[in-house]
Amino acid sequence: MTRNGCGTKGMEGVSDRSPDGLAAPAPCGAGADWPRSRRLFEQALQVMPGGVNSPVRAFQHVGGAPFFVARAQGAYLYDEDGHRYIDYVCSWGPLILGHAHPVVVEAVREAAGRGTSYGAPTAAEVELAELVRRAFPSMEMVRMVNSGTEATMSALRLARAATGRPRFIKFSGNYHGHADSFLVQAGSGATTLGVPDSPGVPAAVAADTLVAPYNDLDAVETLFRQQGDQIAAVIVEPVAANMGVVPPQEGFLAGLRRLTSQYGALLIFDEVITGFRVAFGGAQELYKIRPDLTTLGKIVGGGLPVGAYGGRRDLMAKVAPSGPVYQAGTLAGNPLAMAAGLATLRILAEQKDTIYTELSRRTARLVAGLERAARAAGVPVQLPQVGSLFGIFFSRQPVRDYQGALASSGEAYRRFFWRMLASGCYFAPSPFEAAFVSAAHGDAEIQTTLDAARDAFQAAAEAL
Ligand code: HOZ
Repeated sequence: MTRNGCGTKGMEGVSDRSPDGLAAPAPCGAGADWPRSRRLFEQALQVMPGGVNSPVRAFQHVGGAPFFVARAQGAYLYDEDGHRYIDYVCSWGPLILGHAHPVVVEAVREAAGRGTSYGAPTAAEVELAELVRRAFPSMEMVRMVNSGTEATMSALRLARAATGRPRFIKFSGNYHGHADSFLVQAGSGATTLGVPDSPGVPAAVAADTLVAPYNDLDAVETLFRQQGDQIAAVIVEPVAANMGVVPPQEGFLAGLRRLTSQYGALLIFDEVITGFRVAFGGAQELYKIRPDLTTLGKIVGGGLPVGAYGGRRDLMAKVAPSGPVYQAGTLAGNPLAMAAGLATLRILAEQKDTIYTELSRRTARLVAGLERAARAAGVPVQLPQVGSLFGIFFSRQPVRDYQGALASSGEAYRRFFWRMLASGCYFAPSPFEAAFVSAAHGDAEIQTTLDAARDAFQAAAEAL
């Protein structure tokens, strides 16, 4: 059995979370076993579809069963079988400060003591909205919801209401949650499981979803030329992170801004993943584009279920009760969720001049090391990185769109994934997701990951 006995010196405000000496799993084929997780999964399969509450967690697409998590701390996940993993999934993005950050945990504990839900306004909601607005000046007004899916479907309804137009443009391989309108050539789990156009979405609904290839401004312009008077909005992941990671090419986002303005449509940035991740003010700060509407999720909730949408004051004023566009939620602005979001954003706000640079530096070190390991194994790999977000494609060509992502080797990724997991490093179980580095991932964790990657790339090479 390998042991990852290294400590983690995190950044300011992130304490040393030295692991407790639990073993990483034995390498696959050399006695690796997850007996308790397997038993739990068998039970789960009886009561939950696919044994999980969100599809990509089931690991079925990588030919196995998931480990069940017992707890997490800092950069580490601990499973029910006593194994420890360096976690690059980070709950699919929210945990930029790492798991169970003491300040966040204390804030939630303290809030819980004052009641878990009121269904009435609180000071924390106001403070969180103000913090969001400070980070994202384009979000002049904000509405809190419970998930990224709620945020995107609400933003789309608002865009349709504001423009009086039914259609919108999305990009193939972008994922905006699981509302009907967005499950058309959708990335993330929908692509992983081979259902990018889900059954159950009425054809009439899907007909209003126009799809263009990511990074293809000409295709967007053609749609506008043909149907401009019908198009309410363009929604885009400003850095695509649900088909692996695909950064926007030079001029793409600026081109979307220009075209939407020219045709009287709205530009919606889905920053559920990139918000507070690639910069404090998200991709719109990084690329200096001001969208009309923005959707947030993940980090804004500090690991609790929160989404948010917001944007131009004149648009947000149309949302009920100040306007007629209806949207509501019993648990919206939930006090526990607000406490976790506030604790996280306050830390990020305080450290924004250093934390993002440091996260990028660590991620760049990891990515450069992975590149070297892949080269040594003779494996063609693309490792696009934006800040502390990166992806791994087994591909000779740089990936610029969904077709490119689909053309990468899934089998090589599968082998890489399992070998890394067996060495105690947890990456997303699909190439159509992103890897996340948190403030709790120190140089020691990165070195351990790079040591494991040498073997994992050798395993991947067998598939190519
Ligand atoms: N759609 C999420 C990742 N992009 C998956 C979330 C989960 O399975 O927890």
